[in-house]
Amino acid sequence: MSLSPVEQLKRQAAERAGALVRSGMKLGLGTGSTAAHFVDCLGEKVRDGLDVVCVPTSERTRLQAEGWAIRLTTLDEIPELDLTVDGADEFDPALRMIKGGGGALLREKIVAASSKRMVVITDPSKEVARLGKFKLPVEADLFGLTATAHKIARAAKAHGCSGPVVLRKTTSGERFLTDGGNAIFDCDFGSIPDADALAAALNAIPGVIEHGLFIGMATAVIIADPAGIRVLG
Ligand code: ABF
Repeated sequence: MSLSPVEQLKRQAAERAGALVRSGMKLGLGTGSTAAHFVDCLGEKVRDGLDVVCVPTSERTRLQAEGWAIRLTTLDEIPELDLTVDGADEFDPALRMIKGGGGALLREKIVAASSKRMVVITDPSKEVARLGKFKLPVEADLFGLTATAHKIARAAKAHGCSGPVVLRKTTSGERFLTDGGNAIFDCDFGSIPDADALAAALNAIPGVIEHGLFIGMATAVIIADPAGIRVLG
């Protein structure tokens, strides 16, 4: 199957991350089209004898990994992982990220926080000087969604951001639900002047389960550029 130019870049980033994997490792498997290339690379290695055990960050990734007969486990069985490889929606020069466009941000963050290393794989389109071009996903409990949306908007305003906080819908117009059964708000804040402060403010809202700002989590970003691979971190 021939890949489009951008898919080829994602595959190259995935292959570079695949080179970090050794038999015996405990891995976190990300979600999204870039992370899916990593699962495919890993699946090929497992077929050739690599012995790893993995925790998937979504049901989608779990199904893909099962298709490759990759050995899976949970964080209840193995609470600390060696390495997580995941994609991102956006990253800045300090390796801060926006994630969650794929709706898996809560499990992605739990898995990343349980890993000694988190390597993000990407094509160059995700690189920004300052976060906020991509709408910030915020996962929220179904109880009191409107009240939670107001609090999110207020917290954002206090930190120099404003813009619509919109409940995510499926393509058929129903409320989107995460694997954990929660809703997602997509927050169109534009450029975020202080991502650290906004992250802390969102964490303090009771109805917010998790937000898509990943700060201080990625240990490296592998960027597959048409001119070659770059590694930050
Ligand atoms: C995951 O998948 C998410 O955190 C992010 O939202 C998305 C990126 O998807 P893709 O690799 O398809 O652009 O990594």
